[in-house]
Amino acid sequence: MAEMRQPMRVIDSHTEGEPTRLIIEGGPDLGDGPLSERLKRFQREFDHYRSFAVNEPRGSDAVVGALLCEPVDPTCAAGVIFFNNAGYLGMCGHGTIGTAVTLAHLGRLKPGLHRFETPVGVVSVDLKSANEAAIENVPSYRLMQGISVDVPGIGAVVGDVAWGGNWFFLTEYCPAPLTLANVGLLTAKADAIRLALEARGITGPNGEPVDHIELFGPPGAADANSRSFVLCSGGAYDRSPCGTGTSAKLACLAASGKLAPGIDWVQESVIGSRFTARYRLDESGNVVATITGRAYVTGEATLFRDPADPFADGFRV
Ligand code: PYC
Repeated sequence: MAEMRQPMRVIDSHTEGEPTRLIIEGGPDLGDGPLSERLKRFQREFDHYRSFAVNEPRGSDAVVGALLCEPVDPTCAAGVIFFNNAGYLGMCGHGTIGTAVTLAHLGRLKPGLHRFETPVGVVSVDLKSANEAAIENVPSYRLMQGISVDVPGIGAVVGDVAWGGNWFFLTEYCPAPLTLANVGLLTAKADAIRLALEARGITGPNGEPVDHIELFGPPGAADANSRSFVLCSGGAYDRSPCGTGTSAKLACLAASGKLAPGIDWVQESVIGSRFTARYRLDESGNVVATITGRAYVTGEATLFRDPADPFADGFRV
């Protein structure tokens, strides 16, 4: 295990309630290859940096980490690799908005259009103000429609599998109102669905786990279209409506002819925060979603590692 560089400087923000911790100094040296290769190296050789930065006692299951990297493509303002309590993310919508707002806070990004490199492709970021950004995500698409999965303790659950920068199972199965009071039950049911998908061998096209589960229900506000509960790959629920999950939702709506390009879709989260989304079609007919949301910087910290600390590299409850 490579010894950690010390200390690590991070800036925390939240995007519509979901936290992002951006590593701006003291992260692992992953070289200068493509971000998809750097992510593999992060996972293989430096996974202790991930756990150190986001897990307890310095973070919590809800924290999504973002490692700021030099981009390969000189037209990009930044490269970012996202990770969580359990592993790595392809893309992260709320994390991209959080990163843009944090870079603006640091004086490194001006309002206007920018490009960020991620392990799954380049995303555009329109920094609208100090606290609002619209991101144009990587292309999204529906892979499977209306599949039925037999879930122990629930029965048959029907839903779609779609890509929005991560892999999602999207279902209208809604065992209780999608509110904070019910997150324990919703987490248990969504996790049972995830395990049933895994047991059935339902994956992305290259065997990728479908590790994000979205339950949809009616919105709380009259001017929203839908409310979701999103269980992330590490078992924590997304406090925001999930940018990649909302992109996957738009791909399913578009594939079913239920939402036309250019029309706003307001997606509420389980805490009642919202993203406004719309899409265009690219030359291959894939959905390219734009997700608009707000983020706020919540703190700056220097993280220390004492080699005598029995929990120096973090732990997961
Ligand atoms: O906003 O895309 C997102 C996201 C993924 C996991 C947590 N948030």
